[in-house]
Amino acid sequence: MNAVANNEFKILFTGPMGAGKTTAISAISDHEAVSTDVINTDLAQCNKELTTAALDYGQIVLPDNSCVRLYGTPGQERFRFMWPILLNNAAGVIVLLNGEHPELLDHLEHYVDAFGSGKVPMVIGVGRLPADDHSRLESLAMRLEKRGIALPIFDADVRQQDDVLLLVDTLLCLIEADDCRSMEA
Ligand SMILES: Nc1nc2c(ncn2[C@@H]2O[C@H](COP(=O)(O)OP(=O)(O)OP(=O)(O)O)[C@@H](O)[C@H]2O)c(=O)[nH]1
Ligand SMILES: [Mg+2]
Repeated sequence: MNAVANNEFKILFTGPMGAGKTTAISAISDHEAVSTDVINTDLAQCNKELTTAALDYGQIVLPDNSCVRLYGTPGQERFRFMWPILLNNAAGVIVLLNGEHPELLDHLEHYVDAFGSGKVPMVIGVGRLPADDHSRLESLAMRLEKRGIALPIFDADVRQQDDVLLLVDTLLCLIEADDCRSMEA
């Protein structure tokens, strides 16, 4: 996985159904995000009107004129075949999680493992956390620590542009650090 050439970065948002991938990309994209949302027929898994069938796409141009291409995966397992297609050439991954979900810890491991087990630049954003309750973030960090994985984990409301930009900025810093290490090696 490498940053694409000419100061362009492809980054991928992933995570379970309803975590907010489509919302996050729409919140920060410079142009109207491309969406492939369709009517959600799996209300048992997540009670919302629409769900992504193929991908989300948006882009932002940074002050230094580099372009960040923002892709989002579908959350439903039946569209999992899209994951490797979307991951191809991605410089890093943002995993979004629903902090209220009873399977939060399993979701963390599932997505971290499916997208490189912490070996690719990765940031975790967790939404719907009770105010001032950091215990869930600590539980997530401990679950990764037990496996020797250390990743930045943030409380993030994907409806808030600044929260999403913090995730993207952090990921870009990790990508840059990774590139510097590769050049030194
Ligand atoms: N109340 C509340 N709503 C949130 C929060 N974060 C996300 N949402 C809402 O949760 C929904 C997430 O929907 P999507 O953005 O479609 O989620 P997705 O991850 O793209 O879902 P799939 O494409 O189906 O996998 C949106 O309606 C958001 O407004 C939060 O912290 N609090
Ligand atoms: Mg979506």
